Amino acid sequence: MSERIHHAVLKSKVMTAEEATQFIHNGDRVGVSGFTGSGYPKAMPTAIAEKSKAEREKGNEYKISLFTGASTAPDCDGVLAEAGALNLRSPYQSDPTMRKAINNDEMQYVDVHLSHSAQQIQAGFFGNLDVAIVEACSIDSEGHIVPSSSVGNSVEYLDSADRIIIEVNEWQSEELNGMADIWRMPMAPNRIAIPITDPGDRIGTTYIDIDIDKVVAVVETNHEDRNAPFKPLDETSKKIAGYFLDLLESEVKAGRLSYDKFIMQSGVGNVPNAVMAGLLDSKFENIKSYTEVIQDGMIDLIDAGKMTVASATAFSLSPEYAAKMNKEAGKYAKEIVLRPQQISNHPEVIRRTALVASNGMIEADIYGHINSTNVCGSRMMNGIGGSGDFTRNAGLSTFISPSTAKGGDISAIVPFCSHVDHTEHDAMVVITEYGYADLRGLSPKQRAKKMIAIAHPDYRPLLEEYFDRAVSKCGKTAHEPHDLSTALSFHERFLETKTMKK
Ligand code: 0RQ
Repeated sequence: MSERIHHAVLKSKVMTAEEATQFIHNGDRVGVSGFTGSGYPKAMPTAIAEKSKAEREKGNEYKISLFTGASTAPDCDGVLAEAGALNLRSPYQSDPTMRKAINNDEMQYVDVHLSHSAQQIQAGFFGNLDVAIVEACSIDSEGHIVPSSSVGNSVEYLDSADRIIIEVNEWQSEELNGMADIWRMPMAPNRIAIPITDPGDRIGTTYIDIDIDKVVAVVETNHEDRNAPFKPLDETSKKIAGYFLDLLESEVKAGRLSYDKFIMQSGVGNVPNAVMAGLLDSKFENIKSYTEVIQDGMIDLIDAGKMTVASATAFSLSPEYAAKMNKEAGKYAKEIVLRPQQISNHPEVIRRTALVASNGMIEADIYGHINSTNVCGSRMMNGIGGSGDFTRNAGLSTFISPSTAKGGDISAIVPFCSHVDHTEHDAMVVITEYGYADLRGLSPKQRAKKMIAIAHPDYRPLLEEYFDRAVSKCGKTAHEPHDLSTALSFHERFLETKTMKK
């Protein structure tokens, strides 16, 4: 039996995942740990999926609603979606099997801001939470949970659920103990100010205290997180990262940013990783990060002495960097803080830090609205994640994306976003491999000119033609001119033009 369970009563509750499914009933609402492939339960999801399939064969329904921190992995979201074991999922996912099930209407998906998800569960928007399943790297002698590689919504799910199942994962480094900073936001009307003024501030405990009487099972695992490798940096990512760094330089010249102690939030992926690589060789020093996830590039910045603090709710590392973190987590205990996601993503703290935010997008329109979630307006990709939390509240919000998708067949700059996640009032700068469109202080018609200039050259004539047509159709009376009859058929028009040219 695991040496990591130091509490006698909880030790007596150890059982297999299959046995523990007796505590999960058809129709239950289940909140699990896990965020961007880190710290999700490794055994229970497969056991639930298998039980769902077995019950279906017997003519019974066995399905749950699943709430997480953010995306998990094929052995959590993937197996459950594949088994048809889900009624509903919230708040963020990125699993291909689950995406298909959502778009085929085989399950419901509720996409909410990551900072909102815990309080929506606590307030009962989704009904009562029946079970919390949380991964721990250990359980101490008081019965406290030491979180593993993410904190996510674990605290609020453990507080809200009727029953608790703990997975103790021996694969996770025990040296993670000390990184978490657990602090509970009181519910309305007893809200108080969050006492964080600097990304490195620690305000709570390193463990989660729980109601031990609610624990019905403890399951032991030894299984790695989902850690996806990054693709090698391509020319487009490098160019976009270069323009992002140019923007930072111009902010320093304008006196709005300093080379010392600048605070950043960064999405995950190739371009953000290229930005980190660029920061390694830049004049910026004592960089701090107040963000959602800690990725490879931040570890490099810490190792190089360029970054002094990385505050997040989870790790999102490549296999190589995860192995390094597993060996050396203790070394980073001073620089890295893992918080509940309603704190890592809280508008109050983000606004206070005036950080620079950068996130990916699906498309932006010529007036600066942003679509982060629905391809062609109706097919869910992943979800809004934390992009809204950071974009609305940042000192400087940016969106970064290649100018085209699908081998050039789709423009990321369009006349009218087919779905809007972030409005023209929130997005300040949009960056592609053709430059950055700084939309601050500009009226809609001025913004359109800047946006068209960063579109792929193949699409600029179509965008200009659209803009001119919209202006002439609306006459002088329109503040933000649109030709609604053609705005959303932009993609089809481009494909037709391409075919006609051939
Ligand atoms: O699909 O791989 O099947 O071709 O979308 O696109 O270019 O690899 O970019 O990985 O950065 O994802 C918005 C989805 C971008 C992401 C989104 C297709 C494209 C590809 C991925 P394929 P890329 P990215 C904090 C913030 C919301 C959450 C968020 C996201 C796939 O950034 O989920 O911001 N954002 N969290 O082909 C059709 C278009 C498309 C398109 C891209 N215009 N039309 N398909 N794709 N643009 C994050 C953290 O801190 C964790």
